[in-house]
Amino acid sequence: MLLRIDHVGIACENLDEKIAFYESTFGVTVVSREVNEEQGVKEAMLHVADGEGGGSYIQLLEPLSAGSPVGKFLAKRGEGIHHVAYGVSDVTKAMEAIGAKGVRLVDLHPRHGAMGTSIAFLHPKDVGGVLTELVESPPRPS
Ligand code: V0V
Ligand code: CO
Repeated sequence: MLLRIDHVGIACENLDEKIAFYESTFGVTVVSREVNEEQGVKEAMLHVADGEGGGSYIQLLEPLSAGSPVGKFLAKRGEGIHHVAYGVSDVTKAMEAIGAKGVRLVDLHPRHGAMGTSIAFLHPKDVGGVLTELVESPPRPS
C-alpha cells in the first residue's frame, strides 16, 4: 500500500532560518514554498530523492498561529519531528483500508497538500504516537 516515504514534517519556529540550515548543512534545495491556511502552516519542501510515484522530501513547517496543530505542537514539545508522510497511489482507498482497521482518520475527506497533493492524516494516538500522513501525488506531466 505504501510506495515510499514522501516526507518527514519538521516543526520549527522560523522557516527561513531552518531552510538556510538545511540547505547549508545537507546540500538540499527548496522546490516549493506555500502558505496552507487550512492546515495553519507556512511550509517548504526540500528535495531529497526520487522514488516510486513521486519524490521524497523534508517538509519544514512554521505555524501561522499558536492554536494551529503545529503551533500547539511547538508549545508542548518544541522543535522537532512533527509527522511522517507516506506516498500512496490512491489516498481515498488507503483511508478506507486503514480506517477499516480501526485507526482514526483525522480527516473524513482528503485535503489539499503541498505541490498539488491530496493528503489525509491518521490520529497519532492510534499509530503509536506518530502523526501519520498519507500523500497522493498528482499525475506527472508526460
Ligand atoms: C498532537 N499529538 C501528537 C502530535 N500532535 N502526537 C504526535 N505527533 C504530533 N504531531 C498528541 C498530543 O501530544 C496529545 O497527546 C494529543 O495528540 C492531542 O493533541 P492536542 O495538542 O490536544 O491537539 P488536538 O487534539 O487539537 O489535535 C491533534 C491532531 C491535530 C493530531 C488531531 O494536530 C491535527 O489535526 N493534525 C493534522 C493536521 C496537521 O498537523 N497539519 C499541519 C501539517 P497527549 O499530550 O494528550 O498525550 S500540514 C502538512 O503536512 C501539509 C500541508 C503537507 O504535507 O502538504
Ligand atoms: Co506534511
